[in-house]
Amino acid sequence: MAILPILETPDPRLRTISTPVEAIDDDLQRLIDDMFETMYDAPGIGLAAIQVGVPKRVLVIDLQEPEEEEGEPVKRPMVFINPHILDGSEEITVYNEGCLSVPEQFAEVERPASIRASWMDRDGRIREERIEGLLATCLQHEMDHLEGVLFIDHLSRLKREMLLKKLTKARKAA
Ligand code: GNR
Ligand code: NI
Repeated sequence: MAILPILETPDPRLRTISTPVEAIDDDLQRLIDDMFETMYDAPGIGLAAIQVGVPKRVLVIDLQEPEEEEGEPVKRPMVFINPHILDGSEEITVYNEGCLSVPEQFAEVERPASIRASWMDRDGRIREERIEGLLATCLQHEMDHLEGVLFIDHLSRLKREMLLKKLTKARKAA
């Protein structure tokens, strides 16, 4: 297992359109393990392979929502291979999104509140489910990465430029 470096904007590799996974082999299982380790270390709730420089259509999510009022958050690792969005609700939700590739910057993004999605899990089983809540937001954010899209692309030009200016400033201060 390894913690991999996370690409940050404006790295042009983040603009790659990732290609479908052809085989769930040992190399892919190792990549998935490394992606989880990298995501938990960051920490983040999702990670797409392109964020660690691998242009494959695979992403991992763990919302790490506490099951109870107290105690450790329970790990709920989810793997999505070659995911598709079958349809999205008309109802829209707004979430204050962040991205490990746009560090420490946040902005409200509108997306369908629920989606029907299909994907392959890490055992190669095909899954199809309606997904809502934070998982729907996060899955759409991660699937954008597979198309080379970042959450800042959903903002107005003015908001995007303000956010990127803040990012440049924060980097200079660090
Ligand atoms: O850790 C993350 N948090 C987050 C918050 C709101 C919406 C999406 C996300 S995903 C992000 C990790 C990341 O950059 N995944 O690509
Ligand atoms: Ni992201």
